[in-house]
Amino acid sequence: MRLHFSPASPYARKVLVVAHEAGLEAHVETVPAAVSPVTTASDVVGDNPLGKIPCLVTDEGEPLYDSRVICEYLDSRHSGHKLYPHEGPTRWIALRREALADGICDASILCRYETFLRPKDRLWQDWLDGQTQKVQRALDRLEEEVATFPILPDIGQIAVAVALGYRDFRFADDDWRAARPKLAAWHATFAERPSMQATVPVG
Ligand code: 99T
Repeated sequence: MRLHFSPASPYARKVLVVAHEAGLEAHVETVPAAVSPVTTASDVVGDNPLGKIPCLVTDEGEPLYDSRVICEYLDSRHSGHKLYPHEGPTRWIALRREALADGICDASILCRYETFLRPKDRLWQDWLDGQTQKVQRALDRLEEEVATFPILPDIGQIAVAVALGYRDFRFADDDWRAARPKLAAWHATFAERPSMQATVPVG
C-alpha cells in the first residue's frame, strides 16, 4: 500500500497510528506530498482529485480517501483488536468522537491557512475567532467525556490524541491543558504508545 502523506498532517498521522496499532505499518509505504488549498501542482491529484492528503493507494491500485475511509479500511485488514467497534453504542460513540476530533483539526487547519496562507491585509478576524471557539468548545466537551473513554484504544481515542498533538504542534501558544487537567493526564499517557511515538509531527 502507498500513502500520500505529510508528517505535519494530523489526518495522515491518524492513519499511521491506526496502521501501527493494527500491525500493518510495514505494509504502508509513505510518499511525502506537498499540498496546499491554493495550488493543484501536486502528485496527489491523480489519485485524489480533491488534492488532499492522506490518500492511500491499495495493493490493488484503488485510491482511498479521506482519513476516515482509510482508517476503517486498515482496520478491516487485520485480525487483532478492532479499532472500529462493530456495533452497539460503543461504535456510535467512537465514531462521534472521531468526528469531534477531526472537527478540531478542521477548524485548526482553517485557522492555520487563514494566518499562514492568506495575504495579511485580507485576514478575517471574525472567521479566526469563530473557528477558535469551535476548537475550545470541543476541547471542553472532551474534558467532560474523558473519564468515560474505553480502556482499550479505539478510533475515537486515536483521533483525539492526534488532534491534541496537532494543537501542540501548530498552536503551542494555546495552553489547552490549563483548564483541562483530566484530558491532559489522559493525553500524557496515550502519547506514550509506540504508535504515537513513531508518528510525532514534523514541519
Ligand atoms: O486543502 C487542501 O487542498 C490541502 N490540505 C490537505 O490536504 C490537508 C492536509 S493537513 N488535509 C485535509 O484537509 C484532509 C481532511 C480530510 N477530511 C481527511 O482526510 O480526513 C495539513 C496540516 C498542516 O500542514 O498543518
